[in-house]
Amino acid sequence: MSRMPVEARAQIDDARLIALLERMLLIRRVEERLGEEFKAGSLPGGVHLYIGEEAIAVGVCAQLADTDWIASTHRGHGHFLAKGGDPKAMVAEIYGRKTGICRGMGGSMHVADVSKGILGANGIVGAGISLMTGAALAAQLDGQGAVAVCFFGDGAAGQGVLMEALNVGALWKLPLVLVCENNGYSEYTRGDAVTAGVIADRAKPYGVPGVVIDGNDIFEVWQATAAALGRARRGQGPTLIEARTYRMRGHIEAEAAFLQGGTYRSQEEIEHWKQHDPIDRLARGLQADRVIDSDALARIEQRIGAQVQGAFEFAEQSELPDIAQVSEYMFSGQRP
Ligand SMILES: Cc1ncc(C[n+]2csc(CCOP(=O)(O)OP(=O)(O)O)c2C)c(N)n1
Ligand SMILES: [Mg+2]
Repeated sequence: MSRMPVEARAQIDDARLIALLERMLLIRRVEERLGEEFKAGSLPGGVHLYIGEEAIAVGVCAQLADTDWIASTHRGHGHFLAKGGDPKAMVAEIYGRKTGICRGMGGSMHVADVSKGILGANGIVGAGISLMTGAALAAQLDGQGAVAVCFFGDGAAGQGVLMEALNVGALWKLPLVLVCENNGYSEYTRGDAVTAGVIADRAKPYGVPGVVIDGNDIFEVWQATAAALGRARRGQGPTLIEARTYRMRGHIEAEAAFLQGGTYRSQEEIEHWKQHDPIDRLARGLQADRVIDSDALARIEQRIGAQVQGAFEFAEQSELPDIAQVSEYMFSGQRP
């Protein structure tokens, strides 16, 4: 059994290590249930699951305060929960219910909570990059030390806006952290078919540090993030982190229906990545280091199970919004 890197262990106390594991498990169990509910036809729309990538959201967001900003992607449930978003309000939103975090008007791809610094999931690939560049500029002008972190995919890294963000971010020394979740695919296209070179190297011409890390190792995520946040808060500008990971589920839960038996990746590849599951890795490491034993792990699972059940019951029992409200909340000034 492999032991955890000593350097990272020294930085994080035991209570925090357990909290990281618990948050990753919460994301995993909520999303597994979402997958089941999608198949059962309970959800009003498709969901893009983050299963297999949880170490990135948790390793980054555990080091952020509510006053720091994040922007997410279409695969946004993990970021929302990692940054402290309420699971009940998120699940209710995905169910399109009045009690949802956006009153049921946004759905899976728009879960947001400004009070927690979560500027939202986003259906426009790459859009979070410009949002967070703006948030970083605002944070710099406010002078309170806040940082803006953008999560985006390897597909989004092909959008020109990344170059614009690196340019102004470097020029104005913005407190910006760009976290590319390179899971090897954009929808059904392999990364090597559409992405030239190494994404982290995109930062070099701008004089911005670019690092490649194992995104399934929460300690690598933690260390790279700590360094990037330090730079941002010291006024040294952005960092680009390319976290290599793998999406264990399909691009979207509905894909089996339209792929009609077709495949775009091999079962062997999926099995290979299962051996590198970020949650198993952390749980095994914590058990090997005697930070946690199997009884304690079972108690965490039980607690999360009850929390997940509560969130889904809350969503199912909540009312749908009134149809007359369909065009409300579209423009500022229309808030209730
Ligand atoms: C501007 C834009 N172009 C295309 C799409 C369609 N689309 C949705 S998700 C996706 C793939 C994104 O891949 P990546 O950024 O790697 O994120 P991942 O799904 O792998 O997390 C595409 C092309 C979109 N939503 N927005
Ligand atoms: Mg991708």
